[in-house]
Amino acid sequence: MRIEIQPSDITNMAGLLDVSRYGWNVYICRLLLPVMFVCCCFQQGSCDLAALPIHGKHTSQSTEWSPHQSYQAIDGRTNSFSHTDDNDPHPWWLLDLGSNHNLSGINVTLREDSGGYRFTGAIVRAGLSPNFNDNLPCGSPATSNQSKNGAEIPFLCEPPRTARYISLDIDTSMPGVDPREAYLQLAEVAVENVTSALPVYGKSTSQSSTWLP
Ligand SMILES: [Ca+2]
Repeated sequence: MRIEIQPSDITNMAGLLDVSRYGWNVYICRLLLPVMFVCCCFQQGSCDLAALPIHGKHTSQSTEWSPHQSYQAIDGRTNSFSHTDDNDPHPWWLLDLGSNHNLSGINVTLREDSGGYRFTGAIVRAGLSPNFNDNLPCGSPATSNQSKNGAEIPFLCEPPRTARYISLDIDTSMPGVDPREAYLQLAEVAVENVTSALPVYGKSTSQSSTWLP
């Protein structure tokens, strides 16, 4: 027997979060589903969340304040960091995992010595498109309260989703973002992977033949 899960399934679930189309009852239900999934799989002892090994994966960023290259956000050291350059109109950082994974969250650690406030408004995304604007956000944009030197900030991907590309970006046109102070200074980015218990109820199934009683 084979069970197929298509990337469009994730998009379809995200579409159900549109309150104007489906009403508040469906909206609330969809918000609770990821929580129910995590609770159930922990209760049954069949849910595995693990840090995905990403050291050595391909990274890039919109601009570079030398010598702080994009890979320094995944080198395993919190005293090294990536850094976008001055006057960057839309700072971004991108990680290519090289293959698809079922992700539940992204954890970001900021540069520890200065400039934490510059992270305000940063958006974390995960998805299948190398164009990060096409991918859904994980959690909400970083707030000024979260954006402190050395802060470790979790961004939950709800529901867990299939993704190959992880990105962070700051849209300098957003309210509350100062374009003169918008930089990405990432000490470490970590990716949380769901390794089992993917919800499959209602998915398409098939088998080679059927025994009829
Ligand atoms: Ca580092």
